[in-house]
Amino acid sequence: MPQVNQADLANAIRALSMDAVQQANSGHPGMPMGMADVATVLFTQFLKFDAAAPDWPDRDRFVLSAGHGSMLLYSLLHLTGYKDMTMAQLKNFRQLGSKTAGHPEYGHAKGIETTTGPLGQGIANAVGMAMAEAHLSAKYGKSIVDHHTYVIAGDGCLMEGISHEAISMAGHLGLNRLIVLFDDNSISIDGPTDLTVSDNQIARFKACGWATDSVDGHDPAAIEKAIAAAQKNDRPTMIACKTVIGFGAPTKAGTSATHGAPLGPDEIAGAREKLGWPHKPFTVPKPVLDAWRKAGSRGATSRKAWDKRVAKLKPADRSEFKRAITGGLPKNWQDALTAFRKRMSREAPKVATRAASQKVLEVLNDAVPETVGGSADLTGSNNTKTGQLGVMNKKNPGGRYVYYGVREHGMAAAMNGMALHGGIIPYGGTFLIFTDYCRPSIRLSALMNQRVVYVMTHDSIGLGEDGPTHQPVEHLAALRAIPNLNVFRPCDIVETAEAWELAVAREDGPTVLALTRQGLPTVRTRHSARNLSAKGGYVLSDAATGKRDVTLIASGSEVEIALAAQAALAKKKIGAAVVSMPCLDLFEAQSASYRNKVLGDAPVRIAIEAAVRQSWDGILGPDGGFVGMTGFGASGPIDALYKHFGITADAVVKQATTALRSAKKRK
Ligand SMILES: Cc1ncc(C[n+]2csc(CCOP(=O)(O)OP(=O)(O)O)c2C)c(N)n1
Repeated sequence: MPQVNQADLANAIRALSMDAVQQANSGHPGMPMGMADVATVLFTQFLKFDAAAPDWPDRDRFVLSAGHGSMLLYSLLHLTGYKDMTMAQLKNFRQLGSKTAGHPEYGHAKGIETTTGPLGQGIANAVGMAMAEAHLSAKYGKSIVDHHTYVIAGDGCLMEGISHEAISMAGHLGLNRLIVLFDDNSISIDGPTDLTVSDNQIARFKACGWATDSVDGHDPAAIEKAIAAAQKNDRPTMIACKTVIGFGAPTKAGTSATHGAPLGPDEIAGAREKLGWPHKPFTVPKPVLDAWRKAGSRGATSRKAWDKRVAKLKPADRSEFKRAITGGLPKNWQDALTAFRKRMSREAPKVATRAASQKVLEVLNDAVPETVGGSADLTGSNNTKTGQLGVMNKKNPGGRYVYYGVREHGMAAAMNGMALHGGIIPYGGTFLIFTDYCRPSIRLSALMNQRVVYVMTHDSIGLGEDGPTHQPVEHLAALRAIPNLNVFRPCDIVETAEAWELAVAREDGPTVLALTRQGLPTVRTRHSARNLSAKGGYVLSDAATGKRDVTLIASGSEVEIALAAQAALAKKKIGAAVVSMPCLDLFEAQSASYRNKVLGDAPVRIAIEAAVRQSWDGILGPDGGFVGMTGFGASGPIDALYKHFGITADAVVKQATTALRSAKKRK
């Protein structure tokens, strides 16, 4: 083979992509073939990375937002020499257990910076990564944190609503280290994009405060020039790269036929000829591979220089940076929280758990300096801002509080990006009802095992007059159904502190805190050094007689009702225990013996939660009772609502006595 040129490098990506899709008999060859030239310029000339040290904290981040084109990323990782992306993995594309899943999955292989596939998520994650870079650069200095975030996004990503939230946020924050390469191929699944959109993407990005450029995506010199210019911009940059989807495919190029199906043997043979790539499937000639490997180790020098700079930091600064960037927590960070809980048990205030959460955060944000809080335009309602944070904005990227604006989905995806970047523990708030507006990103936090804390207030009909549009009923059940997501609904200020402690301690997954608008009494008046919420549920108050006739299980604001029902039942000589269940997910993970001990063997079991019954069935069984919601809420004062929907101590007592009577009859 003569000297390797740019086209050979790009054709290696094209060939691997079409061959792997053909072998798997499924996948998306069009996008990798179309963007191969752009990706080649980026990876061989600009991207700062060292394939031998994929976790280098100061590497540039590369996000393939158009995740269906996963073979583009897998090819690049293989070619540049990432150890775990072997040729065998490429041959195993889309097979069970391979690192080369259908869409890039975070954690499957190094170099996959985030899980993409749900269109629009990647570009929104990238905004969070760029926020993290700007923030940490301000915090630790440019000699330690100084990198770019690059994104490849397609028409689909830019059609998704989340892209708008993300683009708008990036423009407002002036994230000049963020560079989006738009695969401007005017094709999506249904055909040409003029079937569906007429947006002027350049004008759209410009309107959001971005720098823009457009280039022929098959002209390496033009791409190079555009990226070099983008690096100098004081704003984020979008480069529209005009490409041909399925570039090289003799009859299908430029059509949606190449988007998501194998090209077929004849078309592949034709593409080999057209591209001048005579090599067998999964064969990359040595000179081409060598050139790629050279690109993969290009960053080693700057990585080593970075290592030296880190080594020169004061020991305390160095260990603090390393701790935060690898997700460790400060020594004894929990002590302040334990002391707080102790004081609250003594003082026993009556406060809404959202206000309780703010009090906890005042303590936590001191103890754990890498938290970055925020809210989607509900700061005063979510109680997410504390005194010590300062505001993160263009002028002050080091601030620790983000005014996300009315962009719940963008906020959640940005938080994922920050968590993935490392060095930050993000939390952000909105109303619990609007988890619907950011659920796809919450699901991805869980799928990617990311420590993100969702502060979701106004958690039931207890919010009152805002009515059924704002009153969650099915949301707790829907969130509990997401695997690896812990949903907490604490009942007082002590449980709120416990829930926060568990959320921050949890390194491998997200947490939702469902918090009340209305005041709740402190029921945990006896201090326990142990975090009782850690097992999800526990006996808060046993039957006074010691003999349980009834077990009442409640979460959040309904624990108070359970305790009132317990007292009323005691007057009738009925022994009731109250189990507080702040986190069903954790409770269900406990041993059967623990669960049985807590739930007991009383003949009657009733759960109380101002939401639908669905998530309680496992605990209640077919005979269990439930006091809660069966449909949408209504607008009205809180007391009237609880009475109207029958979520009262009286209703619990009535259900318990009736159930006891039938249980006795059954005997
Ligand atoms: C949220 C979401 N909706 C739908 C899909 C299914 N889907 C995958 S790719 C695609 C079309 C994307 O078009 P484009 O970004 O132009 O990609 P290209 O055709 O250029 O490869 C769709 C609808 C998805 N992955 N995510």
